[in-house]
Amino acid sequence: MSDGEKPSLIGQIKDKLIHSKERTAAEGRHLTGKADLRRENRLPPGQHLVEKWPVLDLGIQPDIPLDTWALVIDGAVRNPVTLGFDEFMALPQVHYVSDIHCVTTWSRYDNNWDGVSSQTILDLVKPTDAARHVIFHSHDGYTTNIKLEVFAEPDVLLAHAWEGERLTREHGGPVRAIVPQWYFWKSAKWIERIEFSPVDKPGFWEERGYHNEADPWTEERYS
Ligand SMILES: Nc1nc2c(c(=O)[nH]1)N[C@H]1C(S)=C(S)[C@@H](COP(=O)(O)O)O[C@H]1N2
Ligand SMILES: [Mo]
Repeated sequence: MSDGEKPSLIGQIKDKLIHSKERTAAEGRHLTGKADLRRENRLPPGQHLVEKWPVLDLGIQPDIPLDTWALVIDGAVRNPVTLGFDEFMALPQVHYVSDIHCVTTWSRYDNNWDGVSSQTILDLVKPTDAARHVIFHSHDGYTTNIKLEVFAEPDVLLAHAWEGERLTREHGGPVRAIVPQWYFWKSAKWIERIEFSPVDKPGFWEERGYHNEADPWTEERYS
């Protein structure tokens, strides 16, 4: 391979991290086999509680200035939109509190989010009858997929603030998705496009050994 094809340092770190997480999935680590079907415990099986909020990404933390930030919402919708940050902030705002469950086994309770609810987005773009899936596309090249009915859950939002402060760059600011009922890899950071689709499109981790759904209560960790 020529010098020009050598992965950059970030690329190497990124590849190491991706390979280690792929190995985790292939070996089925962290599975307890103790599904909590009735959600009797607040902490899902195989999880432990943390106080500080860890940062997980692919080694790239895109820096998106607010004046150039835009969110495209398109695909199987009657009213595709491109929102600037001011337009996004002018939409009805919600305050939700939810727990985070990361597939790497940490959970964090009572996170305070501010942003725009998925319901407001649905009312705005009006998915067609053909729409079945929602695909998040992010500025770092990351993608992740959820079913339309999961997106429509009343606790899902596009968040721009955590604990009353602007969402930091490392945690996916200016705007990230929050899908509290699934493992946290479904909560895309640095979103740039929300695609409504008739067909499913497994995302970055879904194509690398992670489950297509991601229910922490039944330990849908790996595919
Ligand atoms: N764009 C993007 N979103 C992403 C990721 C990523 O690498 N890129 N990682 C996912 C994973 S695996 C997790 S656990 C959470 C981590 O979010 P945090 O860094 O705010 O804790 O973001 C999810 N969303
Ligand atoms: Mo994760």
